[in-house]
Amino acid sequence: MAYVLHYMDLRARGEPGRWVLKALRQEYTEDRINILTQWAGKKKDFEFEVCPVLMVDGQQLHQTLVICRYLGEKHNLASSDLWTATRQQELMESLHDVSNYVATAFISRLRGNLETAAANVKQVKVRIPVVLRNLEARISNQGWIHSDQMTWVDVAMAACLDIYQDMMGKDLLVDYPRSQALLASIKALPPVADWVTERPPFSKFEDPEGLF
Ligand SMILES: N[C@@H](CCC(=O)N[C@@H](CS)C(=O)NCC(=O)O)C(=O)O
Repeated sequence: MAYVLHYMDLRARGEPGRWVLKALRQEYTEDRINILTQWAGKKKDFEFEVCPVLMVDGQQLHQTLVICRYLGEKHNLASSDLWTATRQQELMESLHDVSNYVATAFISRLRGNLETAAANVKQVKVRIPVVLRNLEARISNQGWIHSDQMTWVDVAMAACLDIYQDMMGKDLLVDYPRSQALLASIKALPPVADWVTERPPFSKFEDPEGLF
């Protein structure tokens, strides 16, 4: 049965799952919810009242990285070694943590609270280099995170790096050649490349202009 991904009309926490679905060539449809006009009316449809949500055989699966991990493990794009998988996830969670600051920055800007928005952007700028330093050290000579083969973590990581690069500037990865190469390898996967070409631009809500 084809998957259904419920998420807002944003890249944000939706993009990692989309890229993993694309990389796996899984059939899926997307319910894109307008964050400004539709979300309030749909929030209660979801068990934890947040998105993304992946529908799996009629059940709701929440949490961005849980969704990615489930897809990766189910469709054989995951490390089978527990310690390797755990270390990969440690890194992935560290980057995903930063999305809380990004989300708060955008919501604060929407509400006109520019000071809080700026404080959260500052946190993003402090946290991202720490994660990148660790990421760079964990990419193998073959180009994958803690692995000699691509896993879902590489795909989800690349989806996030792509967003941060678009938000914070093309120089973001200049000191991190392995991370740059990882992003390029994932973006070159044909289904991901097609998606990057055809996807909508940043919505007004997450437009980084003037914030980053
Ligand atoms: N830890 C969760 C966070 C989910 C989350 O907060 N999603 C946001 C959108 S990115 C949301 O649904 N916000 C709407 C709300 O809280 O009403 C994840 O990574 O999926």
